[in-house]
Amino acid sequence: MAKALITGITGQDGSYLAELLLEKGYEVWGMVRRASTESYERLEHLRDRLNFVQGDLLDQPSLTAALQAAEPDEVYNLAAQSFVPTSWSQPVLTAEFTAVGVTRLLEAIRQVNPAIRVYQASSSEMYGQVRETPQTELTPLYPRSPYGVAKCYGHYITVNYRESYGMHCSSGILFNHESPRRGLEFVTRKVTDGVARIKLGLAHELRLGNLDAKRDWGFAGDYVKAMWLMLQQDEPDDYVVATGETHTVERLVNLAFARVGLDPKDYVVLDERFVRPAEVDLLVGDPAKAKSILGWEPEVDFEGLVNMMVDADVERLEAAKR
Ligand code: NAP
Ligand code: F7E
Repeated sequence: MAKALITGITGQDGSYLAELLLEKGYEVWGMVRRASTESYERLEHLRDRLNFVQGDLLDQPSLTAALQAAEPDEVYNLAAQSFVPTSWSQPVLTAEFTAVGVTRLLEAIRQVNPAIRVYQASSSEMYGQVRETPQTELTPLYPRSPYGVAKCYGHYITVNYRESYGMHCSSGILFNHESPRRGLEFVTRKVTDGVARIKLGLAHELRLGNLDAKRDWGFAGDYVKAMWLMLQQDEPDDYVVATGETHTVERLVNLAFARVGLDPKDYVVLDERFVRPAEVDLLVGDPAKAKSILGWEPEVDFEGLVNMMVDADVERLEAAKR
């Protein structure tokens, strides 16, 4: 039985990846941080089929101990401080988790067992002020936030361990991907949760920042399949994972309100507090390499994704009301 260790298993992607690997017959281990209250909400339905080990990207010995306990064939490094606005208020911590944390983990893997295959969660935020459109694996990087800068470091240190030590390290440059399990502060979920609250009479407005930003949004359940496929290749490499389509935040808002039969003009309030010091205006990825080499295809389109998220939030809040 193949064994996998997932850092960041309690996050959105961690929960979908754990489901996928269990379906494929893996023994799945999750690295979790100690907290005074548990954050296993996204894993409740899987919990008794998973193994947990404590560890933190800030603490090198805990990473070594986690690898020794799990003895994985594959490690998926999904742990990070992943919210872009927080990276301006906590830039040093973001660098410790999202940048140097990758080196700590790679170094622990190199020492415990360099044959372990590694997936690094790189990000389209590395393209920032885009140098070409659509963005490919060869597009120059120009990050626009401390988060984007930290992800560039994580990306290149992964490439460097591959080239320096011949390790099987792959990096997925994933464009935004969402789901009903997305954190509530990210714009898609903020909108779908906000729309559901307004529909059910629990809120009367939705405060947002820049509605003109464009993103290439896909479904997280589709994207974790690409992560797994990367580690099944004979050779490690870097891959853009994206839909190839871009939409404005405004279109997201319009679709979400339309799903419940309301007009956004009656509820959306522009609020400067949600405008960023430096914005990424446009992202659209070219997934041609992932499609041709990995045979990866996204299955959920943008409208399907928004509808899925609005429906899930309405259902969840209705159940809570009952
Ligand atoms: P997420 O929901 O924010 O989950 C982040 C995970 O990292 C959580 O499990 C969190 O644990 C864990 N974590 C944070 N700091 C840690 C530390 N110091 N030590 C150990 N664990 C720590 O993120 P996501 O959306 O699933 O994304 C997964 C990864 O892909 C992240 O690296 C993100 O930056 C990257 N990414 C995401 C997207 C996207 O659109 N979702 C796109 C490109 C790249 P707690 O539960 O303890 O907080
Ligand atoms: O913002 C605009 C905001 O926070 C998307 C992370 O998973 O994907 C994510 O980063 C856009 C931005 O995601 C609000 O200005 C307007 O242009 O949902 P987001 P993100 O910053 O693109 C990448 C690929 C990652 O790697 C990251 O980890 O929406 N926007 N009004 C707003 N955004 C938020 N959050 N809240 C607003 O009120």
